Amino acid sequence: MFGNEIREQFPILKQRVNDKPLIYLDSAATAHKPLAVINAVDDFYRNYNSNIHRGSHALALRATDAYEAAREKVRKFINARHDSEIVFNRGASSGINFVAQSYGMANVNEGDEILISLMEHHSNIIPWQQLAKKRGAVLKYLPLYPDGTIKLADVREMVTDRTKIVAITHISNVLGTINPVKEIVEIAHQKGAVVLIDGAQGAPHKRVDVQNINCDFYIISGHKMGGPTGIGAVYGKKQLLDNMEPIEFGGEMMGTVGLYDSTWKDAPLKFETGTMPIAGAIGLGAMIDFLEEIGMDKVEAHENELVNYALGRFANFPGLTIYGPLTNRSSLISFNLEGVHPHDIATVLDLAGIAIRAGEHCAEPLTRFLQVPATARASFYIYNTREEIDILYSELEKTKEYFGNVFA
Ligand code: C6P
Repeated sequence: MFGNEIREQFPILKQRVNDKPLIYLDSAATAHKPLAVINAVDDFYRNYNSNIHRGSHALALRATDAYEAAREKVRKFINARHDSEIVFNRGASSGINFVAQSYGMANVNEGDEILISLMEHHSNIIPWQQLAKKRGAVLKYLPLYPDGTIKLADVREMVTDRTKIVAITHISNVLGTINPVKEIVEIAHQKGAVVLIDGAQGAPHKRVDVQNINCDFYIISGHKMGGPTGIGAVYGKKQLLDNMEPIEFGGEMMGTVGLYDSTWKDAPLKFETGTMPIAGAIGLGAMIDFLEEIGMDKVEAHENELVNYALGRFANFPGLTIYGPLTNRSSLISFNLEGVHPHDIATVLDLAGIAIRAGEHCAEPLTRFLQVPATARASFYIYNTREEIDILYSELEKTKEYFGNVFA
């Protein structure tokens, strides 16, 4: 159901912005929500809003069932073995922080190594910097190559007997690079390191099978898939989660609470403190149903088609530089246009109703590697079309011409 049929499901896309039909090319920042998600959240608040895992009345039981059903949907979506391997939280950033603080603080010691890459989002850098500082560990960066990829040979060389954690993004939010996560996991495991995959830009766009990848942790951001904001999930292997300590305390995560000591429930509930984003989890479950109904293979094929079309069209655009690999890449394009600052591109395109993002995209080390102050980024999702890319092209032509005239 691509094209108009799918767009019909996203009411926000029907509006005009600056008197032009909205063209939304900023789904890597956050994706829009279909009616199925909006209605699921509306239904919760309208009909059975209640707290979970504590009440015995009918609404509380219904809310608990819906929340746990959402957990099962996430499990199935990424092919985890057990529901107990899915921990709900606020999003990708909170998921990575959780793993760094819980698993990292308990398992990383002085002189140990943490390996990440130069293409990571700040949320997959800063938690490891903090951990390394606190534990006296060494943070190492896999180098990036000019085509925007990392090399497995470097992974082999840089994972050592001291490496405790390898944390790598599945898909770069700036370059669109799809990393060879299965192979990275294999190399890391040979040295006994655990691997966290930042799937914020992975799970919305690709079929993810955590058993096949064999990663130890996989991070999901709900809002980037079309679910509500404020919800995310961490997949963690059962044996790891069972042995991890909570980093927050309170609410129903406890087993018994004494005056001076307490015990916890089993994973995942021991990690879900206070009142959780219940509507968020239910909305995420509805989004997973929506994506499964389309089929993730079709989602990926549609986005591949769009990005290849865009790459083909923009290949000969005078003065335009595209970053990242040209093949095996995900559905976003970061670029610069000679003589025009990316922020100006974003502002001028906005006047034409086109929403893109400009800046460092929360990846400052990567932007420095690219030796540019910023980039402009157009990112695509299930509701985008070739026609929108054509309009982007012609508006970029006008932008170039305008700035060429102004500064001539
Ligand atoms: N990237 C972008 O415009 P949250 O919002 O915490 O769920 O996700 C953080 C995050 C982590 N990893 C990657 C690879 C990401 O792309 C993001 C969010 C957005 O690129 C907002 S900065």
